[in-house]
Amino acid sequence: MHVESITIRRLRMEMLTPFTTSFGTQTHRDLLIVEAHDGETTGYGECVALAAPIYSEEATSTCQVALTEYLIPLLAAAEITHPREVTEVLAPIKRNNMAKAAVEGAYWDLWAKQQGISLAEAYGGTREQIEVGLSIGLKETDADLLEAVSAAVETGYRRIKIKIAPGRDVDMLRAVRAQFSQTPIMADANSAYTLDDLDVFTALDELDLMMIEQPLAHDDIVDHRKLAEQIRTPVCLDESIHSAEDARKGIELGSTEIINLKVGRVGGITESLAIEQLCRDRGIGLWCGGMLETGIGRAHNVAIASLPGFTLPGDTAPSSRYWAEDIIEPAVTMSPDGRIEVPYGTPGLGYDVVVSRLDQHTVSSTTHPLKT
Ligand code: OSB
Ligand code: MG
Repeated sequence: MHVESITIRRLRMEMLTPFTTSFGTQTHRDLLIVEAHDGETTGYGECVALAAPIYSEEATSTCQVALTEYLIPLLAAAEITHPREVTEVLAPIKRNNMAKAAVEGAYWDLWAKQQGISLAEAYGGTREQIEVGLSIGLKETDADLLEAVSAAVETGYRRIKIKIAPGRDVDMLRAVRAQFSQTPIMADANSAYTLDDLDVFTALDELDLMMIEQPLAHDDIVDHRKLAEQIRTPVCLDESIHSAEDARKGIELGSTEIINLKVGRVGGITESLAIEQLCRDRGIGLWCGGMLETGIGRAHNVAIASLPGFTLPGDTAPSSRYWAEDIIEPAVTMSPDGRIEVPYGTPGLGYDVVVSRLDQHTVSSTTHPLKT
């Protein structure tokens, strides 16, 4: 595979509305876009790390260092014939999964464009459309939340995920359930609880939630099993799963019935394909999570979610939910019945990156020539 250089851009993009979870509020994104250039064509990847290491141990700055000092030098020294080899080449570096996935994604996009095929086709996607859910952050008041849920239901989202945190859980979700008796609803705790909070989870059991996402510690799979044994609501792991091996262990232990897959969190597409296969083999529910991505990361999510193992609606909402103007054309849009078309007919990402808009948001940029 011919790659002449890799560019790392650092972007700042203002979000349309702030997004609050149990670990903090995002008002803008400070993120990296990685470009792989062959002299003619550019492949794009997005680094989904948040600005600070509050979701996982990675942050935008640590990813920039990992890419510059460790990952790009390994790629420069390697002979890569297919993007599926990138994971192996980067394996000597432990973890730093979001940094790895960002550059691997750029290689996949470039390779697919060189082949003239879409990423969805390159991955073996089968779905013409993906099903879309919405993730709603913590709101000031229950009234604000009810309004947001109401708007989401009207927009057509196929399931609603609601962030919870201690003190903002049972009563708040009871109020939502009282008003929306038929809506598929789930909760995401982002690791904010412990086994001492069992009464919260047994109370939530009454609300017929599709699942509860990452209720316990970000690095736990043992207590999640103990919790899963004591509640009816299926447990879904997000933060705890960093690889196909983590997924296998979580499944075998009985700690997770459903997996939220984020390509960045597991280190890239090759690892994601292994998890998708595992979930299909074991009959485990799977959906594509989100990290408040720009259009580039969003297009990557649409492509991976086209695989048959993605059995549940994901968090890949349309561009207009996050951005006044996305950096891709067309923007990612959703039909009134909550579906996004998979762009099989267009090479690579299937959306055009608008370089002038990318430039507008770029705070700094470095290009690293490769020797190949
Ligand atoms: O836990 O899934 C999460 C956003 C940032 C960090 C973690 C999470 C989220 C979301 C939003 O839930 C998903 C999205 O809309 O992109
Ligand atoms: Mg989550």
